[in-house]
Amino acid sequence: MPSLLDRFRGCLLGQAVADGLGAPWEGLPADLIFVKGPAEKIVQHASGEVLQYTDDTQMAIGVAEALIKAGRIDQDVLIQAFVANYEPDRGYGQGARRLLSAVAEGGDWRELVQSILPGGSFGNGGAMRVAPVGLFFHNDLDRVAHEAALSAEVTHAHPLGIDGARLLALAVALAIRQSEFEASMFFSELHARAETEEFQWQLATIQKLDPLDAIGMFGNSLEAHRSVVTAIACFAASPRDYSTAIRYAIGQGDDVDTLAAMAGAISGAHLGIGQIPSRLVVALENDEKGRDYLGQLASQLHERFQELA
Ligand code: F2R
Ligand code: MG
Ligand code: MG
Repeated sequence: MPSLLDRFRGCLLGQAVADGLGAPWEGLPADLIFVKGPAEKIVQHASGEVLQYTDDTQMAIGVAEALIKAGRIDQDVLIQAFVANYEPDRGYGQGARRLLSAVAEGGDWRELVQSILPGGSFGNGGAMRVAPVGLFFHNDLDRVAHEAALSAEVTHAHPLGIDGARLLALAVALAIRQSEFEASMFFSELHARAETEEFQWQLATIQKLDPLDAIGMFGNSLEAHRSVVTAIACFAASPRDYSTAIRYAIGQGDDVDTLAAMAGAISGAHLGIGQIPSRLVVALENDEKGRDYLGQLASQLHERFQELA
């Protein structure tokens, strides 16, 4: 069984690797990926080219850094971490780009988050970056849900954007708590904690299905309610094999860096770093906040978790 530290590493690196595998294919329809890829070949990554992560992982790094600094989600610390790490070329969502640029120029996130998109964003940005919250509070599911909501609120004010983040963080926490994946307990816990009607419906439905049949049912696009349950299903359909979970995610088409990043974070948390093919881990970019930094960040997060436990 992987150690807790291996699971922390597996989660952060599993997200980054999957994000990098999916990134070149983001926005393409599934049939084109099938013809030009296919997903099976994409996850083999025979070229060995450097895997560049995107906004999903860059923002997850910000969440981990903020947790290490404050020991909880302090929303002002978090937004400043996002701003400090922000590199627009990493492929940010339009709303996120506008919000982070405005905060960098002195704007107040509490006002901007309500006004940039009508009713606040329901993009999957709150969920794609939340995995470190699931790691850090995995011993206490109520706390996971609460801190995940706080982490989403700085950029995503819409209830669906917030609920997506809560559920993804809970999926990471449950995946780390289960030594053997148990689908009915996993999904009934998520269903019981969903707060919005849409996610309640999706999680009630998936409980009646084989996760493999559910992957194609709930969407593959930039919105939280069209990607979070799909990514969770990709993990649940392959709880013992990281590459297969990522293959399912990339095979869906459209927002595939994000589907893969979310599935990769859950799978890595469950299986640990030892189960992520090393040829993929070594292919990950290793500049300032690349592979080595992600490994150190996972260790620091784990150390801080133990201090506060
Ligand atoms: N944005 C992208 N990819 C497209 C462009 C990348 C391209 N390859 C490049 O090189 O530039 N990817 C990233 O964005 C997603 C996460 O987005 P996030 O952080 O949630 O941003 P945002 O802007 O808040 O929401 C995303 C879109 O959802 C729609 N939307 C959200 N709330 C809405 C509302 N209230 N009303 C109407 N529409 C709403 C909008 O279209 C937003 O732009 C990830 O895929 C990440 O990888
Ligand atoms: Mg991205
Ligand atoms: Mg994306």
